[in-house]
Amino acid sequence: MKIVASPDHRLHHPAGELYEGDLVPPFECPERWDHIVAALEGAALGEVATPRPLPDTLLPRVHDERYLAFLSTAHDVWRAEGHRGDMIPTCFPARRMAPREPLDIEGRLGFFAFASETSLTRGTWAAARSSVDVAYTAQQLVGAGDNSAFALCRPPGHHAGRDYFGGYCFLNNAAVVAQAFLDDGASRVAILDVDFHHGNGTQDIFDRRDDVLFASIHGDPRHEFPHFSGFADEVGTGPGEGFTANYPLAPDTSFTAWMEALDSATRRIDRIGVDALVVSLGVDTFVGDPISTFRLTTADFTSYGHHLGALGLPTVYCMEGGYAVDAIGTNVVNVLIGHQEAGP
Ligand code: 5XA
Ligand code: ZN
Repeated sequence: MKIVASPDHRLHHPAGELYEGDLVPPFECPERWDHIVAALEGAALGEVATPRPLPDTLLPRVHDERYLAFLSTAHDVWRAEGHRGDMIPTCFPARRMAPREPLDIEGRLGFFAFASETSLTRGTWAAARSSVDVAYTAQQLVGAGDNSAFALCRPPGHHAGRDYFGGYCFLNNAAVVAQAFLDDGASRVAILDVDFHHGNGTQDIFDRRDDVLFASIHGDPRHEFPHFSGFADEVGTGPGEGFTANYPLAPDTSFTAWMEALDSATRRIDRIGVDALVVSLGVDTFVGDPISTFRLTTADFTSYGHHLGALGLPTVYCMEGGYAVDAIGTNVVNVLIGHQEAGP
């Protein structure tokens, strides 16, 4: 399995994260990447490929131009106005307020954000661009004949919607991969999101489409972030009806119950028939994760990797969440090894 990674992820390193009333060191930190790289090196899974830039036409197929214009310039505007630190969104359009982009930078920040734990920093745009290049390169490798590839994306992407950021995500890496498969001739692609948190951004992007099946297994939004998305009755809209499948699970879900949901999601993928699979790989389902509550052990990651590999589909894994830094590398590598052992 080829691996794609870029050191430019380091350009995104916010000073703090608003968490339970305090400004704490961000859970989504550059050290996560280091631990994954160390574990990948130890496992000798496959060659490491250098990312190449995605075509200019691809990002606007997934994100609004106006959002891209904001993200790519926001911190420059912020600095030009004399601010020095990271940008933390604090004011959002609520019910019955005008959903109109303000002129003021603080207003624009809240307009394009949905959560305030995610700071936009001087290097965020460059890092998010490198992350999406990593994902695109993994897709190109699989499109050119590799069975599977792992995109070590940082920042992650699955909370980034068509025109909003939050949940540590700015550009939706998995959505770009799915769109690239379609642009290269695939008829239908599945995105399977196994992160602890619902992939609300990915769902938003493909909600009305029948060429991408989005299936997500996650903490019940009545208890967990992102709180307002990921309910079982969200099944897609209009032509997309039936192409979104949500599996919200209770706090403290065991591996047995989690695997039942995975089995149900993959049977659905099988029934619909897809040309490629994109896995939004978050390992914050781990029992030791500091911000999540599922109970998967390190060995369980290998088991479900087997299940995914046995589907026999061309597969791109995109890294999403996972914050138990000491275990993150082993948990990721175990999924990939499991996939490789069972795959074609
Ligand atoms: O998958 N998403 C995450 O891990 C981010 C959760 C952010 C919670 N404030
Ligand atoms: Zn997560």
